[in-house]
Parts: sequence; structure tokens; C-alpha cells
Amino acid sequence: AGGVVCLGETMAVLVPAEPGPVRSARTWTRAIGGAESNVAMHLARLGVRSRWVGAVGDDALGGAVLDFVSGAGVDVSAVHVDPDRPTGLYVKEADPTGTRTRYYRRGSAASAMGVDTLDRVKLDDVALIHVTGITAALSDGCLDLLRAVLARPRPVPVSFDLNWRPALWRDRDPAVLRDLADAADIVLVGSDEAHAVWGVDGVDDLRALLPSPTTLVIKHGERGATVVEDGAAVFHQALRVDVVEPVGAGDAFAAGYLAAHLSGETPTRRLRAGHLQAASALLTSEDVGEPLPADVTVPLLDADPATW
Ligand code: KDG
Repeated sequence: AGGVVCLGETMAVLVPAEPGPVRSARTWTRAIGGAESNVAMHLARLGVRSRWVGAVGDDALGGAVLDFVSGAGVDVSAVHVDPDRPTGLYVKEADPTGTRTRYYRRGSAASAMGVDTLDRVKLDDVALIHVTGITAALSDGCLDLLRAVLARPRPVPVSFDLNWRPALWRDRDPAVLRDLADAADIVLVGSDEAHAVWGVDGVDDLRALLPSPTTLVIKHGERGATVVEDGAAVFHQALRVDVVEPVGAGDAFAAGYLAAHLSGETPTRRLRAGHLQAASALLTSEDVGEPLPADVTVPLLDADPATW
């Protein structure tokens, strides 16, 4: 079966090694984060061939990004190493009210991507291209790139995760996100995101706003998720887990869902696969954590949801 190309920015992440405010932190953990490469890493873990396309600086943090993503089994051969711009960075601050992130990515190597980045995307043996709304906010060139990926006719279907990041949209108009989403084949969106960006609530109103995609996957946080396809809506509840840190769970969900989609699974089993993969990410403070043991995942995939 064909593989998946995941296209977007990946950054170095700094997290204080000890609990407490960033301002006084002196010891840091350096991790790697990027929604699209997270999806690629989860896909690789699920046995799906994946390639991440993006750009990093010709610097040590860019090297760390390449090592980490390729170490997870993802093909990074098409990543551009930009001699003139730095690798993007963000800082995570854990806080009782949630995780706060601060980006240092303006002018990054990835923000200089544009339509020419598509020249790096070789499509033989590719079954799906996965992109997110984050890329639309990075620069005019990145927005053009996303529009080019989603232009029709196109050789390969495209999945689009809205990935609403308000901090990236302070001086840009998020109205572009609707047309981008509506141009995709598969759209993944949180109901909280749909409310924040479009002011819509409920599966029917979201479908009315995005009539074109074959499939809408609407995530209702810890409750579960719904697939809307062929005029029908199928809900499946999420796995109950003691959440350590939520960042990255959406990417894990997307990968689980998309892997099952590529295997031709039913909506119910696609949602289950998404929830299972999300659970593995919810149990770690890193974006991509340890996999759930294989002997756990298969019985859960077949279990009665009441026992989740
Ligand atoms: O989905 C997790 C991402 O938010 C994180 O890895 C960083 O890609 C990122 C972003 O732009 O927020």
C-alpha cells in the first residue's frame, strides 16, 4: 500500500526540567515538536510508510530534529536544510490550567517554504498527503504552499487537521482556514476549535459549513469523536485515561485514524484506532510517547466500548 507524506514545520522544544515558571528555569529538556511530523512518527509506529517534508536550519537544532524524526522510522530525505534561516523553536510551560506554549519561529527555515517546496514531494507510491492549518499561519509563502497542495485536480487525496493555534493568528486573518478545510478530502477538527474559529457548534452545522470533504472527523475532547461520511454520522467514545499532558494527542489520533482509513476500515474502527493512539500520547509529556503495549491495543480495538 502507498505511504503518507506529512508536510509542515517541526521545531525544537524546550521544557523546564523542574516544575515551575519558565522565567526561573535553568535546566531544560530539549524535545522535538511539530504536528505533521508527529503524525508521521505515529504512522511509522503503526507500520505505515511515512515521509515528513519540511525545512530546518543548517544548525544543531535542525540536526536534532532530523535525528529524532528519522529515528522514529520516518523518511526525512526530502527535508530542506536552509543555510540562511534557523530551525524554529518553542517553549512549553506546564501550568495547572494547561500547557502554555511560546513560539520562536518567525523567520524560521520552515516559514520560508513556498510553492516550490512541492517540487520535493515525490508522489509515486503515496496514498495520502497530510497537512494542517498551522502551515497556513506561518507566512504568505506557506499559505500559498497549502493552497497548491489542496488545488484540484490533484494526484493524491489530502487530509487536513485544522490544528487551531490562536497564538499564530494574531496578525493574520483565519478566514482562510474555511476554504482550505473545505478543499480537503478528509478534515479533522475539534468541536472546540470549530467553535473558536467559525462559531459553529454541532455536527450538522459543521457539515453545512464544510460541505465538500468526503469525510469530516469531529473530535469532542475526552468524550469521543464522530465521523460524518455519506450522509451518516458515527460516534465512538474515547478511551478513559489519566491524562499526563494533552499536547500531541490530536496528532496521535490523526495517525491512528488515517492508518485505519488506509487499511479500508469502517468509521467505527477508524475512530477506535484514533482513540487508542491518542491514549498513548495522553500518557506522556512528550508529543510522541511510548506506544501502548501491542497486546493491549488489539484486544481494546475489539472490546466493547463500555469496558474502555
Ligand atoms: O500538535 C502538537 C503541536 O502543536 C506541537 O508539536 C507544535 O506543531 C506545533 C505547533 O505549531 O503548535
